[in-house]
Amino acid sequence: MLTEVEKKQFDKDGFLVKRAFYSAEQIEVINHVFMTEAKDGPVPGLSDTIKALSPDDPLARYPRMMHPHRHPEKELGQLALEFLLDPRLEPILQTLFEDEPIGAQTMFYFKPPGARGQALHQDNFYLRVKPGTCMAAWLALDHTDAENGGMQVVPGSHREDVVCPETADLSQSFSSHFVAVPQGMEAVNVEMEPGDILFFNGSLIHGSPPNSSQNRFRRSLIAHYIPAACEEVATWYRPLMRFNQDLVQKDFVDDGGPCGVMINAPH
Ligand SMILES: O=C(O)CCC(=O)C(=O)O
Repeated sequence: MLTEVEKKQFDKDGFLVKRAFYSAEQIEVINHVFMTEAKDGPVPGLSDTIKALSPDDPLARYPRMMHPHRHPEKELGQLALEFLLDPRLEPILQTLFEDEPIGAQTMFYFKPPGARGQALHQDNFYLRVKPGTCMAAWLALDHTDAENGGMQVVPGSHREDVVCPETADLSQSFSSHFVAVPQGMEAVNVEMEPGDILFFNGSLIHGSPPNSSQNRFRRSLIAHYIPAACEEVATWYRPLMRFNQDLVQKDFVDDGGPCGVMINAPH
């Protein structure tokens, strides 16, 4: 549940961290199951498609996994679906959205040592929710800080329009898109412990720097939601699911796509 202070803070800043939402034991299970699935490298049909990454790029070995909740035959699929539709998340998202939340996507980021980050961006550029915007629940699976590529957010930037991205510095970011920090605002680091959840508005400018640590992964399980009242969303997010697992229809639009497109670093 959310306090009035937390809701006000979310409305003002565009993000909110709920601490110790999952126990250390639950986080250990999630990490173990996903690391086991990834033990032999990228998994066809689950891992993000990589366009000609050099073999020594840490993301060639550990690309993010897309929509793991769509794999009920796998243990990781069940864990991802349980997270997406965790009944404890529903009232929080309902309060933040002021509408019924609908599950749209899950992703698992391994972000091993040496991996590039994801330049600042706005999620609703990809989800294309209209009217309104999407929402993320970002679960930390390791201690995260600036050194291992923890999340950065630009407080208040959710009140700006969703803009067309510029080109990112591909030595720092696996994704090619970059949204500049608006004048008078600044990006701040969000330090998190395993089990903490960062909720953020789909128009908030956010991203993460490279993992420059020697030996610390920065893993996270991420869920994205859309508000029931919206009319449109990008096709990539179909099927959409209520918290009771009923499927939901919307107008599916063909632009949009996964949050950030993974491409090679320039040589
Ligand atoms: O985990 C990251 O580094 C970035 C994740 C992100 O941008 C998102 O969940 O929308």
